[in-house]
Amino acid sequence: MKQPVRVAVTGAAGQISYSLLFRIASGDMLGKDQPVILQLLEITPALKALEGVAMELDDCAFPLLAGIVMTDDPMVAFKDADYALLVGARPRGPGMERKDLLEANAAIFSVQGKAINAVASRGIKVLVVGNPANTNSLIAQRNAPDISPRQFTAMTRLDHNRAMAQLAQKTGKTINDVKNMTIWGNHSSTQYPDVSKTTVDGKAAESLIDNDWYVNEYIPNVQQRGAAIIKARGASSAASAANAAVDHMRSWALGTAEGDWVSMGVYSDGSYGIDKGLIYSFPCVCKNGDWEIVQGLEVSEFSRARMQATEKELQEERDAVKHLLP
Ligand code: NAX
Repeated sequence: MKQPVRVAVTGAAGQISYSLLFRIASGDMLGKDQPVILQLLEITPALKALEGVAMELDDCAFPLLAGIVMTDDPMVAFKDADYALLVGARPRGPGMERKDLLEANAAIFSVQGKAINAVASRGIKVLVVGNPANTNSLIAQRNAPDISPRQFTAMTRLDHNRAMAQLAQKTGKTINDVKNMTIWGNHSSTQYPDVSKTTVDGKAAESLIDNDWYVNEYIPNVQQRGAAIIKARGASSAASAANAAVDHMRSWALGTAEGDWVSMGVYSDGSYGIDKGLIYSFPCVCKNGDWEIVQGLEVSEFSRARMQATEKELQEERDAVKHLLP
C-alpha cells in the first residue's frame, strides 16, 4: 500500500462535500491503492455539523481513509496538503450585487491562498469549485507567490460532462462514444460548449446534429443547466458537482485517455489569444500529474466570438477585485 496523501477540502459540511468526501475516501479520485487523510475546513458555526459528517465517514469503514482532521483554521487544513478542493464559498445573499459577491469571496480565497503558500506541500494541486470559481482560483493563486500558478485550477468539468451527456442523448449514443468535447472560458452562463472538434462514435458531431439546434438549444441548455437543476430540485447541483470534482482531480493526477481531452479552468499562457494570467477553461490533456493545453485547434469566427465573450467576462471579474490582488 502507498503512503497516505493529504487532501484538504473546504466547505466540508456543505451539500457538495456530503457527496465528495465519501467518493474521495472510497478511492474514486486517486485510485483504489491510494490511502488519504482528509483535512476538512469549515467556518466555526458549521464545525458541529462537520463532526456529524466525520462520524458518517468513520461508519463507512473505508479501508483507504487513513485519518480525518477537522478545523476552522486554514493553516491547519492546508498543512502539508497534496491536494486541495476549495468548495466552500460565500453564496449570493439578498440584495447582494455581483461586485459584493466577488469581494466577499476575494476575502475568503486570499486567506486560503496565503495559507496554501505558507504550509501546503510544494507540489499541491488545487481545484476551486466555489463560485465564482475561475476568479476565486485566480485570487488564491495570486496570494500564493511561492507556488507555480499552474497548480491552481477551476472546475468546468461539470459543464464538460453536461455537454457530453446532452450530445450523447441527442445522437442516441452513449457517453463512451463522445470524445474531444471542449468548454471554453468561465464557469458561468458565458461559457462556450464547443463541439466543432467533438466526435460521436467516430463521426464528427457537427455532421450528426442540426446547426440550429446546436446554436439555439444545445449551447443555451448547457450554459443554463445549473439553473435548470435548481428549478427542478429546489437546490443546486451537488452529487454531479462532486462527481465532476473527482473527475477533474483524477484526470490531473492519473492522466487523460489517449486521444481524448478534458476541460479544465487553468492559468492562461496566452494560448488561442486568451489574456495571459486569467484562469480560463481550455481543452487539456494530462500526463504524469501535469496538464497541457491542447494546441493547434482551428478556431472558426463563430467560436472566436464566443471565446472572447467569456474571456471579457473573466477580465471584468478580475478587474472588479483588482484592488484586492497582490
Ligand atoms: P453549501 O452552502 O451547501 O456549502 C458550502 C459550505 O461552505 C458551507 O458548509 C459553509 O459553511 C462553507 N464555507 C463558507 N465559507 C467558508 C470558508 N471561508 N471556509 C470554509 N468553509 C466555508 O454549498 P454547496 O452546494 O456545497 O456549493 C459550494 C460551492 O460550489 C458554491 O459556491 C456553489 O456555487 C459552487 N458550485 C460550483 C460548481 C462548478 O461547476 N464550479 C457547480 C456546483 C456549485 O454550484
